[in-house]
Amino acid sequence: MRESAFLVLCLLLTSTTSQITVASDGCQARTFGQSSTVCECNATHCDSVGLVRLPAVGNFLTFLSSQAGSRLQKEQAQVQRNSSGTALRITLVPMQKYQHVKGFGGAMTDAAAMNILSLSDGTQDQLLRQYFSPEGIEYNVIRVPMASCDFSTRLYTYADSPNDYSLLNFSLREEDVHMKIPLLQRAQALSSRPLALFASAWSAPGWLKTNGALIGKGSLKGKPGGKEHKTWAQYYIRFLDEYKKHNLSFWGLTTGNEPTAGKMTNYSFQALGFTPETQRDWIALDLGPALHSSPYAKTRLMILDDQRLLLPYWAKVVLGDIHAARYVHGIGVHWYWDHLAPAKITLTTTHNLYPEYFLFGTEACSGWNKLDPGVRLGSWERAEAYAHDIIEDLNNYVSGWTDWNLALNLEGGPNWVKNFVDSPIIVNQRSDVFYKQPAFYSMAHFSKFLWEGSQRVGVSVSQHTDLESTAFIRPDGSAVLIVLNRSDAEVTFELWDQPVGFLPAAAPPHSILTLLWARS
Ligand SMILES: *[C@@H]1O[C@@H](CO)[C@@H](O)[C@@H](O)[C@H]1NC(C)=O
Ligand SMILES: *[C@@H]1O[C@H](CO)[C@@H](O)[C@H](O)[C@H]1NC(C)=O
Ligand SMILES: *[C@@H]1O[C@H](CO)[C@@H](O)[C@H](O)[C@H]1NC(C)=O
Ligand SMILES: *[C@@H]1O[C@H](CO)[C@@H](O)[C@H](O)[C@H]1NC(C)=O
Ligand SMILES: *[C@@H]1O[C@H](CO)[C@@H](O)[C@H](O)[C@H]1NC(C)=O
Ligand SMILES: *[C@@H]1O[C@H](CO)[C@@H](O)[C@H](O)[C@H]1NC(C)=O
Repeated sequence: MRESAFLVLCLLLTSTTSQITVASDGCQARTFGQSSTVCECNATHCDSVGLVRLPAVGNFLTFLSSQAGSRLQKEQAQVQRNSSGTALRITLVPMQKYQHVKGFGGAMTDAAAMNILSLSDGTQDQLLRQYFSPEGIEYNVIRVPMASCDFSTRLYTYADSPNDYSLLNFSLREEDVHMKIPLLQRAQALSSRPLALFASAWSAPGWLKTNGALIGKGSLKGKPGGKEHKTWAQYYIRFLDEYKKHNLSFWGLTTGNEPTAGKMTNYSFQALGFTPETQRDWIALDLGPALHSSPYAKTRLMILDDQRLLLPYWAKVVLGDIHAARYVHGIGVHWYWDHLAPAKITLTTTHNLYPEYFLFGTEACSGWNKLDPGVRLGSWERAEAYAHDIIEDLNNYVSGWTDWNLALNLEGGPNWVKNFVDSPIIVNQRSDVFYKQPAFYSMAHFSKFLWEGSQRVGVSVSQHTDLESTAFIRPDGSAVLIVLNRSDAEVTFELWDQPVGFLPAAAPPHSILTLLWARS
């Protein structure tokens, strides 16, 4: 990883001759030798999708992003009374109703906060507006790591005094008080709706663990119901108390990041191992009762927070037990190895077994695979990878999708174990600018349009197509269709919504298209 990250850095340094062009949509496009471009933003200039007004019935809006360079390019067109006769017709089937959307967002890691704060005040505001304001892409979900993870510059928890079982010395750190919390408050102030924060811990303090360290293979000492497990549950309550003092309350919690990492392998960074059985018993005996008797009884508790490859097995063990299941609301999934775990037999099977528990994407990023590591400025393939995974998840009962770091630096860090990855926003501190990657627009095609409370509905296609699509009815009754074409050919199609008419459209090669229309 070290060598490959160095290579990426060399590539970046040698690409200073890259072209700058101004597109009519305001994207300051820059190429860095990848398949597509980034849009460069500074304190005074950034392309914005802007406020989206729903057109009157009889018209519809399309938003197009493509490898060729469109970035949320908006067009208005007229709904047709008659079919255009095109072979591919996508019919909206509103009678088929599925899950409701919670939302979309990213993670405020220590690294993300440090990168954002490395910019001038004006550029920081620009970046936060891009993600959270009504003119931006309107993220409404933020994952907040509890204490350090690999995307930190040092190892710490909130209770590092040995044997502090009563958590007398529990305290938030510099990274919370001076970095993440002020940014979360600013994000909330820019947002037109309440942000849904959810917290995940990577490791318990070393003195609570079998291996005495934050990293490596280790789990809580003793047994569920014992003093280490009780203290680790109280740590969650204390975390919520401390953030509350800063006016930040949490919609959700996970039972901990990637519990298999600390169980199976000698992990090189912060991890805490649980089996599904020990997770079940810790919830039933410790975490569940602690939350229930706290002011946070309504906080949504998500189990797993790990690869969907582990479903439905993990859910069967935890949710099959009434003592644990009564405290649980959802199941968090990470996208790594999704290609090895078909969505139907993992997500949909789990939904069918436990339909009253929501499924939620809690982490995803590009550049994690050692074969294709780190930052790639302008990669369209990575935008397609996001859209493909989000559409597949949504079509298999997932109710939200959370990207990993909100912003990284040119190297894909900071990360204390040099586990560098990519992000939809890459910060160039030296020039006081940030680059909005193709993946940023990929997220936007969902986050901007699929408001909380939108409900997925059915679609029926007239013939076989490689086009990937998903459709929703929003709380105001308007409809959204999102289409991904990962092929080299343009495909024309029409959307038929019976009470409205025919919406003619074309999906250019390698494009993401969002259609938006009023139904009454
Ligand atoms: C885009 O890509 C392929 C899909 O069908 C091609 O076969 C081509 O068909 C195109 N569109 C769609 C959307 O299917
Ligand atoms: C910001 O970007 C715009 C558009 O490229 C440019 O005109 C302006 O000079 C830049 N501002 C600063 C402070 O660099
Ligand atoms: C729609 O089709 C009908 C019947 O085929 C035809 O009479 C009418 O002229 C068509 N309308 C338009 C606008 O093409
Ligand atoms: C808390 O920290 C102080 C100073 O760092 C130390 O003296 C004290 O022993 C700690 N208390 C516990 C319970 O660990
Ligand atoms: C929290 O909000 C209240 C009321 O809006 C305000 O008075 C208080 O100063 C805020 N506290 C912090 C720490 O931001
Ligand atoms: C685990 O990995 C660390 C380095 O990350 C190494 O120092 C240690 O020896 C390893 N332990 C085992 C049991 O392999």
